[in-house]
Amino acid sequence: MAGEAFYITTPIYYVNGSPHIGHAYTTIAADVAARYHRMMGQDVRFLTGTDEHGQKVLEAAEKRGLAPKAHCDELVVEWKAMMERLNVQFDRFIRTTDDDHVAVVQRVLQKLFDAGEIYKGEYEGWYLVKDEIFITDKEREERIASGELSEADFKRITESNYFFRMGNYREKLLAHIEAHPDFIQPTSRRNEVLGFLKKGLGDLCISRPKSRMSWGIELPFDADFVCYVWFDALLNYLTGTGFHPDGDEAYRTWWPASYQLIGKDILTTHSVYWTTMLMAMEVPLPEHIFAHGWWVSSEGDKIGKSAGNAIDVDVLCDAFGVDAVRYFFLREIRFGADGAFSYDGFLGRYNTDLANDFGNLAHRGLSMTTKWIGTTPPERAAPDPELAQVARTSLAAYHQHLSVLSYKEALEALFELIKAGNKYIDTRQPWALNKGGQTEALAAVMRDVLEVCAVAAYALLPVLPTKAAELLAKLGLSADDADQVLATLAKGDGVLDLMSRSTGLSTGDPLFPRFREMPTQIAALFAEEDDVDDAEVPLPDIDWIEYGDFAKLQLKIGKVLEASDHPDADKLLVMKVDVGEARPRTICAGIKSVFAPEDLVGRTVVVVANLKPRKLRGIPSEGMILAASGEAVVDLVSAKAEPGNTVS
Ligand code: ME8
Repeated sequence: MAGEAFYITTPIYYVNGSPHIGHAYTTIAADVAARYHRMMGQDVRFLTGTDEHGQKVLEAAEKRGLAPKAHCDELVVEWKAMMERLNVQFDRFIRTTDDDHVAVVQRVLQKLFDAGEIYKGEYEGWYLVKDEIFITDKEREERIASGELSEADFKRITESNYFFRMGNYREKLLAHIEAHPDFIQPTSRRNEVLGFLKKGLGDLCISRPKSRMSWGIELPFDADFVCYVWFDALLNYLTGTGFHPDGDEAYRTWWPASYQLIGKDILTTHSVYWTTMLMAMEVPLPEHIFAHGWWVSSEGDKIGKSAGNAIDVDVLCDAFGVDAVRYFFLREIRFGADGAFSYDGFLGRYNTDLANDFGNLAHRGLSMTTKWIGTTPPERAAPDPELAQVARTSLAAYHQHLSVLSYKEALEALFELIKAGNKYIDTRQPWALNKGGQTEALAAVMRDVLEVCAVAAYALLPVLPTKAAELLAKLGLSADDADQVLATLAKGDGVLDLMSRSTGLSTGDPLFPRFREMPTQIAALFAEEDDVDDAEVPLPDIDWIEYGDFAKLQLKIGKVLEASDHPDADKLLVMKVDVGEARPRTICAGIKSVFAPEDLVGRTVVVVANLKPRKLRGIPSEGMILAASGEAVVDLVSAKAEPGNTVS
C-alpha cells in the first residue's frame, strides 16, 4: 500500500445555503479515509469544494439581491469555515468558477462537439428545478403520486438544446459494472444503477439557453448557451488532478480516483452521467463510487437545506467537541445506510464510547500509573498474551474495514480492544496489587494498559485527530511518527510494545468528560419552546410567525448618502443608501411628512435588504427602510453601526 497514490473526492456542494450535517458527513468520511491512507504511507490527494453554477445557486443569489459570483464568494467562506472547524485536511478546495476548471469544461465541450459526441436538438419536457434535471412524464407522475413532490416543483420546457450522446454508452457501461462488482458500492446501489440502465438510456441535455438561465459556463461553440450545471460540476474531479484535454498524462498520478464519495441522492448523475462522459472522453472510470445513506430527522425526513430541519454543525462542535462529532457520524451508522439523527442518540454514543470506554481507559491507565508507579512507563517481561491477541485481532479487523470505508465496523473492532483494556483493569485489580505491594505484577498490568491506550490512540488518529494526539502526548509519544507506527502495527509487529519510545507520562484532564445532562448549547435550542409553554401571562392574540419566517428577512444597517423628494409622489422620499455593497441601493420611503431630505443624509437606518425590488411611482425601490409608524414619531436607528452590518 505504501507509496501508492490514493485519490478521494467528495461531491462539490451547492452554495445555495449554509452547510449542514449532511455535507459535514461526506466530508468527514473522506477526511478520515485521506488521513488513514496518509498514515499508511500512501500519496494522498483529497478534493472537495463548491458547485457554483446553475439555477439553484442563481435563485439563491437573487433572493439575497446579489450577483451570483458575489453571492458565491460570500457563501464559500462558510463552507471553508465548516471544513476548518471539522479539522478537514483537503488538498484542494475547488470552486467551479475557478479559471482552470472553466478552461477544462470549455475544452472538453469543444472536443466532444468536434468528435460528434454533442449535437443540437429540440427538447420538450418536464424540468425538476430543485434537482436541476429533466424528468420523464412517467417519473414526474410517480413522484407527485408518492407525495414526494408537487406540481409546483416542475416546469414545462420546450427549447433547442445541445445533447450528449449518452445513450450510445449504455452497453459499455453495463458491461463495466458487471465486470467490476465493487465499482458502485454498496451492492444495493449497484443494483439500482443496473436496474436503471436496463430500462434503456437516452441522451443527456447538456446546455441551457442563456435566455432562460445564464449563470454557467458558456458553450465554446454557441454563445447563446451555457453548460448544464451537472456536466460542468462532474468535471471538477478531473480538474482537481491537473487534467486538461490537451495536457499531458501527469494527471494519471491521481486518476482514476480511488474513491468518489457521494450521497445516494446523486447516484445516477455519478454512476451514469459521469461514467459515460468519461467514456466519451476516453478517460478511465474511477475505481469506486461509494454512495452513502442519508441522515434523516426523527420524523424520517431527509435533513437538508430545503427541508429546513438542518442541524448546525457549529453548535454540535461547541457542545461536544469536533472529534466527538467526527466520531459519532462514522460510528453511529454503517456507511451506506440511512440513519436517524437525534441529540439524545448523540449524547448516548458520546458517553458510552468516548467518555466511558476510551476516555476512561486512558484516564485510569495514566492516573493509576502516575499515582502508584511514577511518570516513567513501567517495564515488564512480555505483554499479556491474551490481551496481545485481542490487540492483533482488533487491529487486523480495523485495517481491513477502514481500507474499504467500513468506518463503523473498523471503530467497533478497535473498541473491542479498548473494552478489553478496561476489562483487564477490572479483573487484574491493580489497586489490590498496589495495596499488596506486588510491584512487579502492578508494573506489568499498568504497562499493558498503557500499551492498549497507545495502540488505540494511534489507530484513532484519523477519526479523532486532536484527542488521539492529546492522548499520545500524555503517553509521552508523538503523533508525528504515526505513519511508521501504524504501518508496523498493520504487519502485526510491535503490538503492545510501543511504550518503550515514551518520553514520560502525564495525566491531565479526562479526554472526554462525561455529560450528565444535555450540554447547554443543545439544551438552549429547545429551551425557547419550553419557555413559551410556561408563560404565566397569556400572550396577545396576534398573527404569530414561525422563527423560520423571520429568518428569511435580511435586515442590514444602511447609511443614507443622498435623499430627495420623489418627483411624482407627495409622501415619498427617494434615497441612496449604502448597505455595504458595491453600489448604494435606491430606496423610496413614505416618510416625507416627518423628515426633510437634508435631515436624513448621514443617518443610520435598518434596511430590509432582501425585499424584492418594485417600482414606486416609476422609481425602482431596492429595499425598505424600517421606521416607527405614526407621522409624528417616525424614528430611525441612531446606533453607530457600519453599513452592511446584519440586524437580527
Ligand atoms: O448535490 N444526509 O450538492 P448538494 C447525508 N452540487 N448526506 C447528505 C445529506 C443528508 N441529509 N444532505 C446532503 C449536490 N448530503 C451537487 C453535487 S458533485 C459533482 C455535484 C450530502 O449541496 C451528500 O453527500 O445538494 C449529498 O450527495 C451532498 O451532500 C449533496 O450536496
